[in-house]
Amino acid sequence: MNINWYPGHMAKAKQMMQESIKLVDMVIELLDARVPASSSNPDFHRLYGSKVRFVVLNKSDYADCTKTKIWLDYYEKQNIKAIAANALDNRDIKRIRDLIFDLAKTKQQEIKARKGINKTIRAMVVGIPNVGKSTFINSIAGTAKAKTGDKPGVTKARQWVRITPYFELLDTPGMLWPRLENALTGLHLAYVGSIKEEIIDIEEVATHFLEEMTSLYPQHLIERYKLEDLQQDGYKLLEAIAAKRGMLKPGMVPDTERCAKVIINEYQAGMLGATTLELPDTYL
Ligand SMILES: Nc1nc2c(ncn2[C@@H]2O[C@H](COP(=O)(O)OP(=O)(O)O)[C@@H](O)[C@H]2O)c(=O)[nH]1
Ligand SMILES: [Mg+2]
Repeated sequence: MNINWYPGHMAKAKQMMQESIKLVDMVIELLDARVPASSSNPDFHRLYGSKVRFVVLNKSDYADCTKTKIWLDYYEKQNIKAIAANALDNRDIKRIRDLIFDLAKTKQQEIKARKGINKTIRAMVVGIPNVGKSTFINSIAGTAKAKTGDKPGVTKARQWVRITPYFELLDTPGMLWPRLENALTGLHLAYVGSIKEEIIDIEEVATHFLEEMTSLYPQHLIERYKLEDLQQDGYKLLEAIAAKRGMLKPGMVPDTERCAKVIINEYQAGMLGATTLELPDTYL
């Protein structure tokens, strides 16, 4: 699939991030638990240096918990602090707040031992569009300071939110730019709603999606769309689902475009069951 990534916007996001990261001691990386590899960016990690890195596998309520565990083990082996969360769940937010404050305290003590000052620890949240950054910042800050929305790229300006006397959060999340070298990345990001609808071919996205689901989670498809068997061809499956749902154009032709939108929207809303499409070795 050929995606127009608006290279100008990406270059700007990259530049903004490179400037912001200089201001912080901690980076809170929000990944989509369904596609942790596609939603992370190794180019960006290179800028971390000695900064504290904290990974949140967000939207884990939509992910396959067996595979989430594999991802958490993967991070643990590399000594990277990681947690699975649902940013809409208060208990998860409380656990994360405690963890972040612990990490901040440790970092602060380290600085105090070296420099003898009580430094305010500053953190920023980074992630791809629609991963839950604004929701997360709002919940952690305990106020509705950052805007949230369903469409990618809702947030604009920059400000600090003081959360404890020695901990501040940048209220503007950093937008991670996608890796372009792998075609599957574009598709996976489209499935989870991180790419503007206007720049993707929704039928192509849905066709690939149905093929991946057929091989990874066939039962989810069978149950959701009341299918008897799964044909191998994704496009045929799309036509079959359109017909089943009564989405027809004049002449009884299956309305595959409308059906494709419905399927991808249902996936984004978690209606197709818990899925994780990538494992730590996906891009190795
Ligand atoms: N199910 C679920 N939905 C979430 C979670 N986190 C955020 N959302 C929803 O995902 C959508 C995008 O969130 P938003 O915070 O605007 O993402 P941003 O673009 O990264 O700032 C909103 O509809 C949120 O309610 C989560 O952990 N689980
Ligand atoms: Mg936002």
